[in-house]
Amino acid sequence: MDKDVHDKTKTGRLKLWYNEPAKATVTDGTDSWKDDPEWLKALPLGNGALGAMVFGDVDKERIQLNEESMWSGSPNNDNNPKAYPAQAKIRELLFKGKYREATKFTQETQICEGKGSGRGQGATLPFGCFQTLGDLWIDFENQGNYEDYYRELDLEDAIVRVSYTKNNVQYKRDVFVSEPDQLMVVRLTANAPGAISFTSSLSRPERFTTKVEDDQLVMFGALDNGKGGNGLEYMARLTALNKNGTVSYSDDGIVVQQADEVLLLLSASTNYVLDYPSYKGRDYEKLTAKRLENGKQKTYAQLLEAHTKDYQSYFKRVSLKLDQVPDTVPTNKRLQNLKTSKSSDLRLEELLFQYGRYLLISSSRPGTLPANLQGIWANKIQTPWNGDYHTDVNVQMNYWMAEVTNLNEMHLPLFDLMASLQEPGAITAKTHYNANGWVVHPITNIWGYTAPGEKASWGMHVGGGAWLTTHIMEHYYFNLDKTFLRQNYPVLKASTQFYMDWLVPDHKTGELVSGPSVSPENTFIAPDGSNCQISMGPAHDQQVIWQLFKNFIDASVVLGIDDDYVASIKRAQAQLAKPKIGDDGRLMEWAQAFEEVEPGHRHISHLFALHPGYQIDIEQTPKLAMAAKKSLDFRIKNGGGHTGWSAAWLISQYARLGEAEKAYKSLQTVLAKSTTSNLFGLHPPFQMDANFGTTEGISEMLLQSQSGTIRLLHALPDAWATGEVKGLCARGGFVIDMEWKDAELTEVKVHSKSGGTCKIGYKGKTIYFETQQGQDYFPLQAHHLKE
Ligand code: FUC
Repeated sequence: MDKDVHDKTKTGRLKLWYNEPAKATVTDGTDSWKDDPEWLKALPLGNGALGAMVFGDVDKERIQLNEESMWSGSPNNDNNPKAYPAQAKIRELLFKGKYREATKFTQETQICEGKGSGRGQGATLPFGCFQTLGDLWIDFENQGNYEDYYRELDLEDAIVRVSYTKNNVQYKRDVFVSEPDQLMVVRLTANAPGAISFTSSLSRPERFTTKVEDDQLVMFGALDNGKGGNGLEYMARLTALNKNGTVSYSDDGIVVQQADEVLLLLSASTNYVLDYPSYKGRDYEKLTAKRLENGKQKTYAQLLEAHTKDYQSYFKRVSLKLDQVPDTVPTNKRLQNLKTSKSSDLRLEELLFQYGRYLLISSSRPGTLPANLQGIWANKIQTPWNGDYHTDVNVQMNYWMAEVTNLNEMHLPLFDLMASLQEPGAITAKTHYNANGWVVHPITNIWGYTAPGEKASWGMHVGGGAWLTTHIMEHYYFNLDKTFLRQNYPVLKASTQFYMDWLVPDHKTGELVSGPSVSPENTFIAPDGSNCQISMGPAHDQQVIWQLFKNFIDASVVLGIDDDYVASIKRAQAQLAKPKIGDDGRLMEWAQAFEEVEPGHRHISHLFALHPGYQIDIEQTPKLAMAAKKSLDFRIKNGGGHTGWSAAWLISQYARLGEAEKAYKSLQTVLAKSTTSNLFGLHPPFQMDANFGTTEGISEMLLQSQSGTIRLLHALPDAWATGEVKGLCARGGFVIDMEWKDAELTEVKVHSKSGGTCKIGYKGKTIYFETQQGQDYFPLQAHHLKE
């Protein structure tokens, strides 16, 4: 065994580490809105499809398991034929300013048929819910004192390690989830022969059976289809490979006695396929058997090597150094210190940045489903908000960081999901709006749910498709991959087709407006004093549609398409109602200057144009940027940024404005208020978008490229006066390494992936230079970028 990595004095590595276990014997609650504190101490592992939360408890180990497609529910027609016939009347009411009547009538006619997401409690409904696969238990059946306890999640090789000493024997566990072998690997060792004895079993809160099949313990079952029957089928297989001692199998578990060393291998799958309309067909029994069989043919060293090589090929692309001090304080204590002392902790900031990258690599891989609201880590049958894909900010936020932090491959599952929504989304577009193209509202699942939600107040978000499709061009801008763009152009085009049919001229101004729809998930006070959500032309919709049209025009240029349709999009884009500034100087959230019911609302959807969109820019549209800043300040003054994802979004928003200290303050808020001891983000409850959003926020502070200029250190706070980052990506196909000292850039290296002009901005100075594919450039020395 590599002694070194279990050595707690080896503090140079980037890791989460603790001197105490998470308690495996505390039972999880069933209330989805309440987090389980011990589970939030466990450490996450994953390969995009298979997830594990390792508790590291001494006498009884619990490894809570996930498989990305463990979803209850089933495909369902949720579209509402009453919607379209009522649409004209709602618009009429809204143009006349009758918001109360329109909001009421929208609720009556425009929402989905059936129960939709079941208010985020859809486990037994057709919508379904992402659920736990169950638990792997390793019961050592020997209670008693232990000492020298240590556990860590090493972000540099994606391994959880646990060690402790009991009765003078030192025990160690190493756990990882391998992508190349599609297996979870648990190695148990001790420094005395014959010291390892345990019983291992598999269980699930419901719907499971275990049985022996040769040298395997098999857990299997079928999930609730939400219609009173069985839905997806699943299977997990476990085998134990021992060095000396004995192993025996029964239907209840695997008994290991007096082994020197044991390797547990686990495979899992379901019969799910991301393919409308059946969504079934994977031969999960064979697949799980084959994976286990292949794994058994390999040595631990071979499994480890394949895992490490694969993982590091992604993770090692980016490094960030803000702090050079040895890491001598356990992660939970660090967080506690930060909360009590209110002083910042650079190591924790570095860790949180890289943790987001780690979590994306672990929950989203080419060919898997996208990372959901909890990544792939959920310990219940009813996960909060069904662990679904919210498209009114959350799933997009999961992927904002993918390109800039050099993980473009991890972005790909999002495009597969979008492609799979084409057919169901086209049916919804026709049924609800008599429109062409495709649409998705604020929630979707693995069953192609595209109808509005069950409450118009949030469920009537019509901008989800536009927002999602902006990711297509984001991927292109960073990688300049024309094949990818050609493949995804139809998705982009079909989204524009939907909005071309959906938009209508405003009765007074003639500008094109979206509606009836909401500004996610906000409520305004209508002139008659009633609380309303539905209006024409909410700023958010206008902005996402503007961005979609811009993306489509850009994509058409890249692909050499210049036809009448593209011309019509250009005209429509020019005719869209644009961002407006209210009398109070704030960017308006609705077409009329309404007062909001909750001025500190967590969503800041009307600032989409500032981030992640680019319609508003500090240099190109400074007045609008200032209005956006006013809106942000106002939201925060009134208590905004109170959920993890909301605070995380503020980091990026302020970074775009060059407001370094405010961005940094939002980062501190995420850490102090919305981060648990295993560094998971909290809404609360646990929601992973805060992690991903924070990683992106930190990168936005260091590097931006949305304006066509690569802005370096655009929002560098005082606390980061000296530092170094390597491997961040910029639009145009550039990779940037840079160092700075005393708040001044000291070195920049630009790697050009595809050639082309590189435009760099730093402290108000801009330089251009031509690049060749594959070459490195040091513009700082060559062009004296520094003031
Ligand atoms: C959005 C938010 C909620 C929550 C949910 C999963 O709709 O408004 O705060 O994060 O998604």
